[in-house]
Amino acid sequence: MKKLLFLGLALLTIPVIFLSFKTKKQKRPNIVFIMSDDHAYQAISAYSTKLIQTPNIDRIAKEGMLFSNACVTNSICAPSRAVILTGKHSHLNGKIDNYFPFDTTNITFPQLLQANGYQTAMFGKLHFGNNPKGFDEFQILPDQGHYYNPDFITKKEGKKTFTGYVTDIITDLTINWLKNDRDEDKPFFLAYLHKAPHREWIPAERHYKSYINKTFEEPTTLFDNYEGRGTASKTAEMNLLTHMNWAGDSKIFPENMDLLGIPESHSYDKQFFNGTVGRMNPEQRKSFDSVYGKMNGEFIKNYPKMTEKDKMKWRYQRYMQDYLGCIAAVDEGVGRVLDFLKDNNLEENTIVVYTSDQGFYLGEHGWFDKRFIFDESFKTPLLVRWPQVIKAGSKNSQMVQNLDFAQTFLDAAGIKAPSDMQGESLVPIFKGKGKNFRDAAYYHYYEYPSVHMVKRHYGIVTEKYKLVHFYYDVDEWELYDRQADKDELKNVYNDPKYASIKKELHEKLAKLRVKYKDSEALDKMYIEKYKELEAKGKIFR
Ligand code: SGN
Ligand code: CA
Repeated sequence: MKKLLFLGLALLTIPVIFLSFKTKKQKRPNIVFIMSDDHAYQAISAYSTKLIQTPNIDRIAKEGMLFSNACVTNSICAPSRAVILTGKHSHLNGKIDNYFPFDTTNITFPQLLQANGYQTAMFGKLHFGNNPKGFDEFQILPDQGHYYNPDFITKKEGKKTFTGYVTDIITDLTINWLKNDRDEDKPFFLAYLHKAPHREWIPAERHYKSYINKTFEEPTTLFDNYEGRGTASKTAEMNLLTHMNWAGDSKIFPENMDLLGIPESHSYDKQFFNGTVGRMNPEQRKSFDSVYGKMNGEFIKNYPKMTEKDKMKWRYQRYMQDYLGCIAAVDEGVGRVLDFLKDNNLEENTIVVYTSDQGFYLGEHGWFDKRFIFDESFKTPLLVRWPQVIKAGSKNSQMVQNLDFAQTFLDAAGIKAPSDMQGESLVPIFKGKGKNFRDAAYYHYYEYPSVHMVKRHYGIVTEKYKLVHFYYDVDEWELYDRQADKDELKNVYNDPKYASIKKELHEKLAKLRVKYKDSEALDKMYIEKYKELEAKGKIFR
């Protein structure tokens, strides 16, 4: 009842806020929110030039601000999106993992923008299982979507199948909307959401042709044996050599796996290949087969002589060729959208954000995927351009989180954020005036037991340390010295040298759990709910 009353009041105030803007004639900014899926900051040249050049994504930082310590609250797809939309941690918005449904009674910032006179549109991957609220227009991929000839759920025409490559299609939809459907009397919020570079990493033809011949520098921890850390790192199923699919991921044709006697890494290994590459039309398939067929031929020749170490090295190169090949198309798409804004006088008062739903392992610790609180998956890329407000070429190293987006966009639009949102507006930071509002970030991951088998954990991250509690079928604490041990290889929880730090961090963590309204009771409730889904056979391993 109280909630309803609040909502009623909030709705009543909306026209007032809107009117006050009209009278002041203040021009509210447009917002283009670009998010890709699983895009590691290691694979953006504004962060590191070791792997790939991404000149278009970099432009956003060159003309705006680069955040070097942006991080997530729960490193997995749909939960990250729910945090972004609601401005609330997973335990409060209820979307704790990819399985739980998104509770559509949550108020999301696009609903508030729309109610306050913004035109809103979303194109690409949402991954919620239900359609987004607060959008005048959307064309989204069902679930994970497909790289080739993808299906879309559209607001106006129901399900539609497109011919072509997903990243290019999402870019075309976005630009077409800007060109043809924009209401020039309103500011807009546009969500441009890529599926790439999510697993199973199939680049566009123009990119796989060149990327398949490239060689990349290996990370120093590619052969990590997980010594010095607890059970969770040792039991995770994210290893390039042992858990990556030979057909589905590395594109060894199923018949060649049979020929060489290579067993499937997972029961869906070959099936996955057939379901993804199998979607190509004859023309697309012919080109794919000619390029990947040559790679298969060489692999058949070399495989009998390969040691386990050689296989790991080979798999790393194969992984990077396809993963980075997918990013090449994202970078081109971003360039096209930026050019459109420029050519149409939309640059000055448009906030352009580039981010990912989380970070990703590119062979560090021998891993792919995400989920862990460790840096590669805890941190996420964030680049923001807003020429009217942000000084070109600025850098920020604060621990900002995906939790902050909702309040940031509402603030930029002059809309008061609901008081139960848990982030902070980044607008003062954009203005170069932001003080450090977060000396510790709170993190909580839930999806276990499930695919990749990363144990449930929560923790706190400060500039210097990381304290983590793995729970459910273990009860293990880990402590990392982020400055002395940049690769997070040594758990110092039981090192007496860290006794006082440990105590301090425990106190800080307990306080943060209270501040954000997380608790053991909630941990238990979510475990019970998860078990119900498991019993119904809904959990994917
Ligand atoms: C699929 C992937 C996993 C991935 C999850 C979640 N396997 O299950 O590797 O961790 O999605 O990803 S796949 O063989 O089906 O690609 S998320 O980005 O949606 O959270
Ligand atoms: Ca993701």
